[in-house]
Amino acid sequence: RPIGVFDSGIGGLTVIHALRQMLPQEELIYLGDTARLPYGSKSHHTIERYTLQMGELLQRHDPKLIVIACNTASAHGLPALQAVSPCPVIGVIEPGAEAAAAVPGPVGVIGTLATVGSGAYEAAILRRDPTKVIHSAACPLLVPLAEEGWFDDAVTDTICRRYLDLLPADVKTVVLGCTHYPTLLPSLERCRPGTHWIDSGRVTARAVDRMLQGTLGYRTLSARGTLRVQLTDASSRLKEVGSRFLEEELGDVE
Ligand code: DGN
Repeated sequence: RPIGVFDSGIGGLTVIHALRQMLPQEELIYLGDTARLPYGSKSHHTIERYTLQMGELLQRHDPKLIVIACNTASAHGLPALQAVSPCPVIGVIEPGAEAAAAVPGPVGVIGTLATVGSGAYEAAILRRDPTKVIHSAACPLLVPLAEEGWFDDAVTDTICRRYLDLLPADVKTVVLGCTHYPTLLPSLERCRPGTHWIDSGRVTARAVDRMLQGTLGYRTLSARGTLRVQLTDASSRLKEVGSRFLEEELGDVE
């Protein structure tokens, strides 16, 4: 049975990249809601409704596990989907929060307006370490920059600096609380050199690995993993940028 992965668009392909590195033998189905993106500027109820619908679409593939590879959908829709899904559901926020709580000192969280507005990272980090000092900054312009393919660009540097300057200087660890942000790491690193960036996708891949071995009690033995990509609207521009998010050829998109 496959692992079902969904995102509001193509950003979750950075999570797919991490999953394919960590679990190369798994069969992955990726569903990107490109027809309705962005989720990051929408209300709680809308994001929750979209999350439930995407979960339902993924059920057609009878997944053994669903990964919500979108911080915004994890922040607003995870409990609702967990309540109705016949298979386990994991989001990207709990693994990101676990990694953030484990490092010493104050932490920063950057994400979409909806993710930061939800307070989901703060709640998840404080549940693990009630003394943790957390500074959050919404960075709504970063998603369009990444989707434009301006991964390593002077304009991106300026905007990243403006956002990162919202975090106090003693913040040395920052959670990339949006699936697009790992693609902007060259700019982010130039603006705040030496920062420990927590990639919520990468830590989620580790959590999925633990889940497959532990709770679910098995590992796939098929020789080579497969990836099937489905988008609710197959725009050619997003497909082009998608390969950069995935760090490999995107192949056929349904
Ligand atoms: N994938 C979304 C996230 O991780 O929050 C960002 C894209 C969006 O819907 N704006």
